[in-house]
Amino acid sequence: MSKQLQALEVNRRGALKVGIGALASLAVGETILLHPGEAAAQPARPPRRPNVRGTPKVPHNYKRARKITSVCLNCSTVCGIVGYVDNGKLIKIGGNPEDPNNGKMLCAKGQAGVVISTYPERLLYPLKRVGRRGQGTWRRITWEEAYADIAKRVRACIDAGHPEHVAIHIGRSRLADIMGRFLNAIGSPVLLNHRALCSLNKRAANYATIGDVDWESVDAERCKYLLNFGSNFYEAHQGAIHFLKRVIKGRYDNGCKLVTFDVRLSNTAGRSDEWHAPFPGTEGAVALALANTIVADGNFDRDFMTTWTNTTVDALSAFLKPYTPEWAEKLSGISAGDIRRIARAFIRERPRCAAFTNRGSHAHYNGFNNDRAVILLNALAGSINQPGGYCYAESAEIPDHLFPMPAPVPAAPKIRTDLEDPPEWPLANRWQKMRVGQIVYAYLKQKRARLQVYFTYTLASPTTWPEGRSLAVEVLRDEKLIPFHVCSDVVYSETAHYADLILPDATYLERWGLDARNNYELRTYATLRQPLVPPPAECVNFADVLIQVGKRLGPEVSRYFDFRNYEDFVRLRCRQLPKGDSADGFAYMKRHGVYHNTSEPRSYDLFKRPLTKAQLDGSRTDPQTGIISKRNARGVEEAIGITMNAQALRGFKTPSRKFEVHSQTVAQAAARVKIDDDGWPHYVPIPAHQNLPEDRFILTTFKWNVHTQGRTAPQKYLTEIVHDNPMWINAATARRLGIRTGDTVEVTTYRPRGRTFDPTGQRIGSARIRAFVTEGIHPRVFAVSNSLGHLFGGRSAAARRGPRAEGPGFDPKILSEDADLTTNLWWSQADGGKGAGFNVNAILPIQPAPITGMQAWFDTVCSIRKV
Ligand SMILES: Nc1nc2c(c(=O)[nH]1)N[C@H]1C(S)=C(S)[C@@H](COP(=O)(O)OP(=O)(O)OC[C@H]3O[C@@H](n4cnc5c(=O)[nH]c(N)nc54)[C@H](O)[C@@H]3O)O[C@H]1N2
Ligand SMILES: Nc1nc2c(c(=O)[nH]1)N[C@H]1C(S)=C(S)[C@@H](COP(=O)(O)OP(=O)(O)OC[C@H]3O[C@@H](n4cnc5c(=O)[nH]c(N)nc54)[C@H](O)[C@@H]3O)O[C@H]1N2
Ligand code: SF4
Ligand SMILES: [Mo]
Repeated sequence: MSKQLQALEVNRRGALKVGIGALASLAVGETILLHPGEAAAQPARPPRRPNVRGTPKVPHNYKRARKITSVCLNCSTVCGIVGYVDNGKLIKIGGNPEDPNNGKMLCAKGQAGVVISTYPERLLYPLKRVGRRGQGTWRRITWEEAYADIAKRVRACIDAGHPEHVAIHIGRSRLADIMGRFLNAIGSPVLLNHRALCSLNKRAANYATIGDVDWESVDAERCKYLLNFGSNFYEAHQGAIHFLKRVIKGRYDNGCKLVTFDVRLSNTAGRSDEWHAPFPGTEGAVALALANTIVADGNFDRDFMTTWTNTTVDALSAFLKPYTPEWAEKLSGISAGDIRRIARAFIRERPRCAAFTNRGSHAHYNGFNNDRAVILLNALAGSINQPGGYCYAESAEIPDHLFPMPAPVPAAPKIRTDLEDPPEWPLANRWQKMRVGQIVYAYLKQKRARLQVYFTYTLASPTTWPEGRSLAVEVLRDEKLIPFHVCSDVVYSETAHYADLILPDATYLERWGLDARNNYELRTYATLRQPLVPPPAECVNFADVLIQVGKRLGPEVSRYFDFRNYEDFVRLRCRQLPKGDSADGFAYMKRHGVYHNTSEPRSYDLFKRPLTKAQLDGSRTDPQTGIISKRNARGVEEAIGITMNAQALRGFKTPSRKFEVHSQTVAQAAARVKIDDDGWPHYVPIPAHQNLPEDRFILTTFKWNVHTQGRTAPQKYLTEIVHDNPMWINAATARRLGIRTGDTVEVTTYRPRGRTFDPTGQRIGSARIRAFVTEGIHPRVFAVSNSLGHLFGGRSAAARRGPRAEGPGFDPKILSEDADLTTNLWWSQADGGKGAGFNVNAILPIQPAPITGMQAWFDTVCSIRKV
């Protein structure tokens, strides 16, 4: 008898309810056993013939519907949306024409998001674990019990003098304002995030060179030549729709050329004028060779290079000398002829040309320097913040001066811990708190840090993190390492399964929040997320949970939470906003969904803007460097500009106030961890890729256009489109190994080498997966997508049809059953379908890149065997 069944037997004498039928009547205080596991989740009844009719179609009346603005969060692009609500039901999601980034345009995921507030897999009530962790037994409790329990445990940490034993671990949160407030109020610095899994190297490269922002807004509409190093913006990319629509316009209007470097024929590569597949992680070598050609030819923006960078042309030329196209060809496989041709075609369009990156270039051991080398190409083209060039707005965040935090504002705690600031990666938190989230479970296991209360929010670590189903699950299961785990989620996910308390969240269609990202119109803007429909049953925005807990932590904490709820907090943040055509700033945001200062000039030439008299008041100028500095509000002397030709200008927000080709900040950080680095963006060979034997390959991953990370698989329309992810193998390689499409292969992965975590080169594990043979991938690379292979999270996610939800809290009085999910899940293996796909993350190693800590996702060495 399984342990789960034993527990069931023991409990049967008590008040335990079992199975689907009981869910609807589960009352407060009652206990239920759920069946999240593989075996238990088979349909209770024998398979029926699929009901091809599915959910009956109801004609919608869009004209009659009320239109409410809000912000999508089916991915981190955060497009402005308009919800059409008729009779209390959300019937359609369209783009918000007032949003400067996406306007009326949305992607498939944004439109398909309409299902998420009513799909029957939603969590509906707070649940408390009974029995062992991971056993799946839960008791429905009241919110009051939940708040009291959390507050008691947080209070105990504060009283013990260890507020840092409380951590919040987030994926895509968009609740930074209230989370920061909560942790600051209790005195814990431990806000862990996913940035090192996502975009750390790219952001760090922008900070190190330009300084002002972490995210560029390429002015694609006016551009004539785009060099894309590893972004799949036709399908993914943060800000995909925003950028893509401008690229398409630029290509039609200006005949803009698009050249893509991707190891795989992505939809972006396929739609480019040229696709080149470099050997993984050699993007920096290609970029340096392009720069070498440009400098050798002498055709570049000499004025920008001499005036605005922290190097001389001679010094740059000397640095670039060894990085010839022939040298890069040997590493990357891109021919020297192509490199010279592309360099000349690119620079011919200066300054209306831009070179940019994304994960294909930066999610590597050497990704930080790869990206710095790519950004350098824009300096040579003189395209930094020029029309049609590599631009950025003043900020890519919600502007604090327009949306100030309600007073009193708690100060940030002074303590640091290895968990959120591991000393091995000194640049992770240098410019913003990017953390090294993938190391957290390893450090907990090694007892380098202790936790008492661990909150998870929009975090699918068992599915989306390296060593997810292995190390992450091992630590999440361990009640000694994580004594109390509170999970806020919308479905019964693999993270929720290992929680002690599950808090049903309001989805992004049901909650408040301010949001923003980089504005491609290069001006100040912010958006408001507001509920299109109310949350079902007892779902509560996690922001409100934090407020409610804060109110219960005694007067020294509760004084920071002196507002009714998060809506009130957001209202307070809008209090200084111009009221425009509405009663006040908040009403303006509710009506328009967007604040966009169109009277402001676009931020072209931002670095050349003169400092104002007010800015110059009380400043001093260093006679040698011309750097102008001033004491900031905290009394710290801070550079604010630079004197250039007797003018006080803003410059770049770097230590030299110039575009930094080489960086003292980098050199110093490297020295701290005993890495020899002179601060120039050298090409760093990936240790594990050196002398790679013929039978070893690189296992990489990618994202689909209709899925986002671990969050879209429960959404049936998206999973209908993509639910299967066989491994891409190059046709020539497959021929050599005797592999055909549909064959099952066994992939074995190996740990990294070099300056990273556990760099032993040892075997990690093996997994079996089906092959997809294609010309569209580099011969030494295999690729498996993420987003699929769920064990939990509802029927479409797990491809297991059957009656009603497997998730807790299903209540037909609140959410109606979906006939499609009961009988028409045609990708269910029970109906001869392909199943839910494959999760590759268990065998991908934790691999923070040196100095920065970015997860080197795309470097994994593997071997393969046909089975
Ligand atoms: N193999 C592979 N792995 C990858 C990647 C890859 O390309 N390949 N990409 C990496 C990248 S770039 C990133 S950013 C990370 C992302 O990985 P995570 O940061 O873990 O993010 P998600 O997968 O989006 O997290 C989804 C979780 O949030 C829950 N959720 C969804 N909506 C809500 C909500 O409204 N409220 C609450 N409380 N929970 C919600 C979902 O049910 C799920 O449990 O994954 C990384 N992992
Ligand atoms: N549809 C969709 N949109 C998304 C997301 C999503 O999950 N789905 N997630 C959002 C998030 S959090 C992020 S971080 C962004 C990510 O946006 P992107 O970085 O654009 O997407 P990825 O798929 O992570 O990686 C980009 C490309 O890198 C390629 N690649 C893999 N290895 C290498 C390599 O060694 N060299 C080169 N040159 N290319 C390589 C892959 O084939 C892939 O096409 O997308 C955001 N938008
Ligand atoms: S790109 Fe992302 S934010 Fe925009 S509509 Fe699609 S899913 Fe929503
Ligand atoms: Mo990401």
